[in-house]
Amino acid sequence: MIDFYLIRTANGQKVAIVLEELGLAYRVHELKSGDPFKDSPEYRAIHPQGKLPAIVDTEGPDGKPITVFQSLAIGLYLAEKTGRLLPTDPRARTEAYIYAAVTATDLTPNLAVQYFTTLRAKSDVSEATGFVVSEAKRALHAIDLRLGAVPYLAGSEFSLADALTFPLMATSVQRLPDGFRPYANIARWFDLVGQRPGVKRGMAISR
Ligand SMILES: N[C@@H](CCC(=O)N[C@@H](CS)C(=O)NCC(=O)O)C(=O)O
Repeated sequence: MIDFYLIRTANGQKVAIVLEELGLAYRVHELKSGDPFKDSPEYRAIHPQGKLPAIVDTEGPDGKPITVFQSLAIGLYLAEKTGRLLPTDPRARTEAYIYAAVTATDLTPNLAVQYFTTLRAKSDVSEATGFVVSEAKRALHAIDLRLGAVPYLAGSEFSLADALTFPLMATSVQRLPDGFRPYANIARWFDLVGQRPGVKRGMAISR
């Protein structure tokens, strides 16, 4: 059994999609924004940064419970545990790693800062907004280019890279003035991936 700690954000949806696509049994522990539990010693033992999402898998690799935090690490852990969502072909597998990294290290953090600078900051930080938006667009351009050549980010099959990227396109990217409208290949892929029952269930869990 997997205990899944989340709040309603794209990072939580990423893990929810992976769990649903893999058909794993899990229990949801949903926290509200500002919930003091995330700063409790009990939760800090699960996620030392006091952030979400995190999982505790009662059946870890050695049969003992294991705790995993960081949505990318959780996705990789669950894909390796089940032997699914990462292509067996080494080239396609490498592409899955590349685009999982583009989303985790460039698209998501820049859009998280854009959320702060446009919706939360009390002083004028438009220069910082310009920087993070242009960085997010560089990631979107790379993803769009890739999806112009292949149906899914890893190539011919749906993979972990798609599961981790879909929620960003459905939420944070929509805050940009044009969303992903300038990116026709992303739009095509979004319709395709959005039809998957596992993706629909994962998105619905934290809406
Ligand atoms: N890189 C981390 C980001 C985690 C993160 O920033 N989580 C946010 C929600 S999206 C959070 O826990 N916010 C509450 C807080 O910072 O106290 C991941 O991918 O899991």
